[in-house]
Amino acid sequence: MARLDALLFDVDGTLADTERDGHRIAFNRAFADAGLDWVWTPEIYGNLLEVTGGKERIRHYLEKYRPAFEPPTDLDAFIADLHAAKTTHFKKLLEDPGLPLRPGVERLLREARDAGLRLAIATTTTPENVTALLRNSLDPEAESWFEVIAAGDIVPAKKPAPDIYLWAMERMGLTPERCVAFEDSRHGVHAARDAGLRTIVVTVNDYTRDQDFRDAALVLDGLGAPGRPAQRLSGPDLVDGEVTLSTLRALHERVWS
Ligand code: XBP
Ligand code: MG
Repeated sequence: MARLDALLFDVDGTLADTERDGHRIAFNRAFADAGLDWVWTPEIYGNLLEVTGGKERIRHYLEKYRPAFEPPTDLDAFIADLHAAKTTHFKKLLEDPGLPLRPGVERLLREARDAGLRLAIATTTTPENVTALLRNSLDPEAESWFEVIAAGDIVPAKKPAPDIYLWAMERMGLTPERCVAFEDSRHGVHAARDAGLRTIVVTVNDYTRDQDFRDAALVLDGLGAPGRPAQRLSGPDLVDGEVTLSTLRALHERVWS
């Protein structure tokens, strides 16, 4: 039976609820700065989240919502510039007003780190967003807690492709049975599943709550914190209010091995 050695975390929706009041606002500010009358409402954004990756999402928006838009000669550069401006806005939001980590995230990260478990990030978002979130919402040195930060364009195919998880495990010299992945979306679960990983889903909001998580090993409404016990939505009944290291070890040894 393989030992549990590493926890692999998605970022957006898993570490923090970043999409509706973070990324979406940053996209809209970048569009306004560029003199574009594009406004991604919470509803439109929920539809656009079907496409992972900010640049890919802008391109999808043009194709689906703005067919009459006269693209500039170099559309790739146009989208890249817009996305760079969006990333700047997103990082500013992470500083002011800031974005809290979800309940239980810091607790589990510190517990795992203190116990010597290896930590990694596997996300579609831009690497700068990850380091800004970790620095502003967790610890100024938190970037060093993670052995690998696998993010954004580092891999050719974004979630739901498994590439980002495969890349992270390859860099860490880990096999899937020694890891557990944490995700918030169907795309993320499919990426982790196809990388051979068991996944714990921590649903976060209306964007993903009702998605199909049949391929997840355990579905909760969060990791649990004092006054905010984790509610199990599907999977083994081994969580007593909070996902702790002993919970993960019990799941790994009794259920998943
Ligand atoms: C979520 C995504 C990202 C973010 C926006 O990533 O799909 O594209 O929505 O970030 P994950 P960028 O859930 O894998 O963390 O604009 O930097 O792509
Ligand atoms: Mg996510």
